[in-house]
Amino acid sequence: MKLTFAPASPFARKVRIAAIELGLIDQIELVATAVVPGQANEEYSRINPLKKLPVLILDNGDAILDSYVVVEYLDELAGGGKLLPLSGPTRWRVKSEHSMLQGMLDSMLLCRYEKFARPEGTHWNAWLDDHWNRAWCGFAHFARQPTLMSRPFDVVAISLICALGYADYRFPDCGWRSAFPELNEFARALADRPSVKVSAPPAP
Ligand SMILES: N[C@@H](CCC(=O)N[C@@H](CS)C(=O)NCC(=O)O)C(=O)O
Repeated sequence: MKLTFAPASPFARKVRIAAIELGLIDQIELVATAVVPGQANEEYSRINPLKKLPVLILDNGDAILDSYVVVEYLDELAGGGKLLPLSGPTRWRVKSEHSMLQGMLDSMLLCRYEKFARPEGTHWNAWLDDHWNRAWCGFAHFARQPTLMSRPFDVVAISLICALGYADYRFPDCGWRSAFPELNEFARALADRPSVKVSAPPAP
């Protein structure tokens, strides 16, 4: 299997952490892929018309996307029920919490693109603030969870680590650690976990 990825991508990081946790990383070749907003990439668009990464390309050529679906695929490959529950109310809670994190990451990426990819003079600050606020409210939601520190290292915990890591990487002055000490404790407790450590974004 091949995984298209970029070292800075929080979505690709989620899949990498999942693959390591599931013991499947050795079966996956990481293929560094550049996707730049505003620039065509016809070759990659044939793999994913949305031009987003990551995509898992199976040995038979089938493409699996997006990051959550790839994690679900890998989880099933590893026997099932390891990073997300197979059934019952917990499954739907985990999927919903993951959707919230996915939206938070989408909003943070839009902020990043708005700030750094959009031409100077065309920035829409109200839109940027709105999207940043969505991510921030999501962080507040997870910080309030009484089970934060005791939850399993599942697809939600993995995605939360990736969202916090992305905030550190792209918005180092945003102050999430002081605003949400519970999340700071959560991130510190997991910082030395091998899958988390090895997948950390490169130095900015
Ligand atoms: N929902 C997708 C989101 C993936 C995504 O937005 N990836 C970013 C990289 S971190 C990307 O490919 N951006 C390029 C673009 O949108 O042009 C997933 O979970 O895989």
